[in-house]
Amino acid sequence: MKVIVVIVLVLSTIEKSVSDIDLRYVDDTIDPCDDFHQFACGNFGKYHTRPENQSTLDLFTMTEDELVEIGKTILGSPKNSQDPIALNKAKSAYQACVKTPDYDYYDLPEISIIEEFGGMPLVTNEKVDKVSFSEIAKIAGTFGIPQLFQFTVRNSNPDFYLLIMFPDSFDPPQMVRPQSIQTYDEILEESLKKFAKIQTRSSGEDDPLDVFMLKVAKHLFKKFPGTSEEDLKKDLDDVKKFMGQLFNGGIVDDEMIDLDSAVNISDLQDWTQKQFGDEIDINWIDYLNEHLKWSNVNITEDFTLYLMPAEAVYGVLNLVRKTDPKVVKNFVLLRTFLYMAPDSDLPMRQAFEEYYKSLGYQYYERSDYCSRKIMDVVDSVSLSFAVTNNFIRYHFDINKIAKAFRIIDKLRDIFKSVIPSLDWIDDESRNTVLQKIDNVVVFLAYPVFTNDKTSLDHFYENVRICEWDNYGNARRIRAFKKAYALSQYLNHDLWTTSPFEVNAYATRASNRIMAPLSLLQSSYFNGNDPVYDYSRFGSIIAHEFIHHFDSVGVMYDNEASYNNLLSNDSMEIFETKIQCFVDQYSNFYVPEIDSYIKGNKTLDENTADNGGLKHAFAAFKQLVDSQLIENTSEKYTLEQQFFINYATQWCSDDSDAYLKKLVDSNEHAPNRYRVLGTLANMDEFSEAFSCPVGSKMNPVNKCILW
Ligand SMILES: *[C@@H]1O[C@H](CO)[C@@H](O)[C@H](O)[C@H]1NC(C)=O
Ligand SMILES: *[C@@H]1O[C@H](CO)[C@@H](O)[C@H](O)[C@H]1NC(C)=O
Ligand SMILES: *[C@@H]1O[C@H](CO)[C@@H](O)[C@H](O)[C@H]1NC(C)=O
Ligand SMILES: *[C@@H]1O[C@H](CO)[C@@H](O)[C@H](O)[C@H]1NC(C)=O
Ligand SMILES: *[C@@H]1O[C@H](CO)[C@@H](O)[C@H](O)[C@H]1NC(C)=O
Ligand SMILES: *[C@H]1O[C@@H](CO)[C@H](O)[C@@H](O)[C@@H]1NC(C)=O
Repeated sequence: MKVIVVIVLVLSTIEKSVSDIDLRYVDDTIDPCDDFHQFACGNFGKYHTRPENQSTLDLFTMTEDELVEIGKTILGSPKNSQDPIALNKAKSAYQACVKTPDYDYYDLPEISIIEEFGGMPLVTNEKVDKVSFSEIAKIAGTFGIPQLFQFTVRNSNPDFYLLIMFPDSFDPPQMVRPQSIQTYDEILEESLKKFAKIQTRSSGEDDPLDVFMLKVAKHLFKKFPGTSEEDLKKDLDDVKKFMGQLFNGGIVDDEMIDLDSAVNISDLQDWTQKQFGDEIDINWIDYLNEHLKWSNVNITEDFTLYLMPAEAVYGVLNLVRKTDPKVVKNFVLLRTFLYMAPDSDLPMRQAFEEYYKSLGYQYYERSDYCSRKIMDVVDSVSLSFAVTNNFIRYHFDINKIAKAFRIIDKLRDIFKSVIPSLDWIDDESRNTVLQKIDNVVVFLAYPVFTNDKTSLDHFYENVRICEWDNYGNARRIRAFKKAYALSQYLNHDLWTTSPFEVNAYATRASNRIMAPLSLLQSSYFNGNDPVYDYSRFGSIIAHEFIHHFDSVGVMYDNEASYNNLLSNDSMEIFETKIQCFVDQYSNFYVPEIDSYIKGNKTLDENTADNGGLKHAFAAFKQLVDSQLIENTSEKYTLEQQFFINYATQWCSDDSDAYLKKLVDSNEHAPNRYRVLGTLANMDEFSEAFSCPVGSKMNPVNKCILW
């Protein structure tokens, strides 16, 4: 009896919330049981026009633009001595960047680099006796640009982090939205990889990368008279040939001495000596330390490095051994200059711009490029935390954080509450699943230190910024960015994405979810309107929770170690349950591009969408049933409002080229099918809109997992 009294008291002290959703996009001439996405989004085009140079326009891109606008205001405002030094550095970096078009460098910034490294044979014409690995490491470390090898940190479980050396890239963490806008660096990487696949070209073809490289080389060449253009082209062809081989893993013939993929440095050094003798002069400790200088990772003889794969180390070194040292040097410097071109003088920037545009991408106007670069949208972390400090002070309601954590707790509770009633899972698996749900860690909004002036200034103390040296800033920001990403090796709790990135991430090997500040913007989270907070923010967070339990997530146990989460019996049923999603989504036809969705490729995202929406709705429904939300709509019930607001989160205008790229190669289905697929599986939806059994939105067969 007493218990009941207490509960009633608690409930009565909670204030009622009010619902208020935006119904502008709803086209109520469409039957919601026939095509709910069209019903909810039919009028989206009346309010938003996609600019021709943009491939997709939706709530995510609009929120990103909003954040960048605020960032520009922050970065463009005068410096203030009361502010953190870090913020003033970010402002200076922005000023230096936007001012660049108004003046030109007295001297091309590349010249002093070429001089510092004793010449670039491509334009200075001298002979090179041997490849200097310490020089290569120095260039890679000071510019944060990969050369010959790349390094990354990966966790195989929460306590065990690996430093990996590899020639190519890995699968990224799972996110809620496809990344539509790639960074300039990513586009370059893509071009280089594509280049490696088509090796048979010679210069003079109209390939954008070829044209770009030739322009950069010719511009440098003007500053170093004495070489002939014929020689330049020949040297460039040699560089291209080298690049082609390098990006294909080097030269792997059959003389390789065995090498483990996990080696300590002392064994790697011995192997290199045995394999190549004096022909490769590399001291691995020095090489790695120079490369990782800014990351605080200290390499010693007993340090274990992971090689992915070991053959690639052999292949790359073997290629270097068989190549004229001057070609290697040309390659290393040219690659650096290609990456730095957007921050160099006008002809270099124009060369980059033309390259970028001819690939069909949007080239940002200067202030957009500069603000995005400094806010790390879309990129890994550099100066964004400095901007965050000001953003949360003047552009953010900090009370939202506690409110958002309450929703996260509620979603966790809902997830746990459905586990006992799942009929396909045995008792043993049930327990580990419950423990794993408890163990999921959510990183919300921003790292706390960004809110503390002293810690923030300490964090950026080694980043030197000069208001008159954009090229130098760009170099130092890059080096910091790379070093910060690698320092995850030592500090496992680092935020690796910008708080301004409009996305969410699940990292399965560490059982973590990253939910940045961007998701607390009013388009996703209101704080006092459960319809918004659960249908948008809630569904996104619950989506990320499910990633830890999708077809890959179940390969990590409750401690996030690489072990099966489920018993063999439960796993067998799990497989048949997820096959249901594969079949369902494979039947979605995308008329604009005359293609079917790849049900297997998009499986994990679809699994996450389905479970996520189901849990978000269940949490919301509890509030409705407790009469804690007041319905203010003249037309729609609270349940209907929830589903409409969920669907309008996925309204978009996509170019056909974007759709094609998405369907061909992305793990996310196009927005429209994310809405149609999830809702067709939910009885709760069909009840809310009284959809007859057998209508498009209420098929008899439904896929349900979590
Ligand atoms: C790495 O070495 C430097 C200089 O020897 C030292 O200051 C630093 O503390 C070391 N870092 C770690 C993580 O051991
Ligand atoms: C490197 O690993 C080998 C085993 O592969 C071991 O014998 C050797 O002692 C290790 N060296 C160092 C310096 O840790
Ligand atoms: C697209 O073009 C418009 C007008 O030319 C320009 O203002 C805008 O910055 C461009 N947008 C992007 C993202 O490049
Ligand atoms: C589960 O299946 C794996 C391989 O499919 C097998 O090695 C293992 O012994 C099985 N475990 C049990 C408890 O049967
Ligand atoms: C998905 O299915 C297609 C067609 O059945 C198949 O060719 C492809 O290899 C599958 N992809 C994956 C990732 O399983
Ligand atoms: C909210 O629900 C809809 C649908 O049942 C009703 O039509 C509305 O009248 C109701 N709104 C209010 C303020 O009660």
